[in-house]
Amino acid sequence: MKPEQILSHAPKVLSQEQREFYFQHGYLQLESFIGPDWLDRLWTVTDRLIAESRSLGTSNKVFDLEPNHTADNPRLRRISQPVQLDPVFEEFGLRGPIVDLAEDLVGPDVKFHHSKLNMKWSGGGEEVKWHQDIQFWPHTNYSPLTIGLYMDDVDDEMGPMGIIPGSHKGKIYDLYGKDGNWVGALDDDDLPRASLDKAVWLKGPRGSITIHNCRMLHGSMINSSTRGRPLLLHTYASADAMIMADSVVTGVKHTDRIIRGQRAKWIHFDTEPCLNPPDWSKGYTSIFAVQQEEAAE
Ligand SMILES: O=C(O)CCC(=O)C(=O)O
Repeated sequence: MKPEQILSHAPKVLSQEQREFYFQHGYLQLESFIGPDWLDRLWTVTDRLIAESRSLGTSNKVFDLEPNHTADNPRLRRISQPVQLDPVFEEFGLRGPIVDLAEDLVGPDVKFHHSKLNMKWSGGGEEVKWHQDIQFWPHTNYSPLTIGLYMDDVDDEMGPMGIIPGSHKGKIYDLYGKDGNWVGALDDDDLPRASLDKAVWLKGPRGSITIHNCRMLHGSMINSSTRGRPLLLHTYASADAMIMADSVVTGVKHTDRIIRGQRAKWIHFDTEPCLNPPDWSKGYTSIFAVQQEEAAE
């Protein structure tokens, strides 16, 4: 669907001005959008999962650990695919209030793609280098977007997510390194052209929402504070965006599932070519592990 068609449907929660802002600048920020009831439910499950991760010595498909993680000093980078780990996460990601936001920005027919909870632990939680998302999971069009929920208050010290407004209309970068291996981040040579001085750092109180388009340049710095920065992320797309078969990560439930409206009758193609990532069906490691150049699983 083109933005004009999406905008012609009555919005569920956003104002028309907010939707137009998203299409023009590629992002949105909503303060305290998610209330305490949802946050309490999500935290109960998250605390349980953090406790489960303590005994692990190495990362697995669910828990992505910093190299210095121990039982006494757990250091989780990411909980992968929370939507398939617990009914509370499933309800939030597939039927919760953020699905209304997705509908307002991708149209009435909404597909789910994936979810993750980036913990960015206190005292040095790792950076996410500048990248765009669509090269990780190309679709036939550029409707996919990611909605983030800050599960705690986030300020400048904590490595908030930074975006470059308008970069969703710019170049789609090569995320392979000079040696031809997937790096999942912009090459140093490209950084000077990426207008990083225009970065907007998305912060806010607990319950605040970030939304960024799949072509948006974004990243975040190390968390140098004494507080964690859990950011719960969900990606959605228009139902008319078809995913490339070999970019589907094996074992991830619900990817490509229609969660609102109907399956598309017509597939929408945007004309601009997209980078082809490695064949994820042969194995996938998290963006953190790839960017920090840790050995593949
Ligand atoms: O956690 C962040 O700050 C950024 C997340 C992100 O870009 C990613 O996980 O792809």
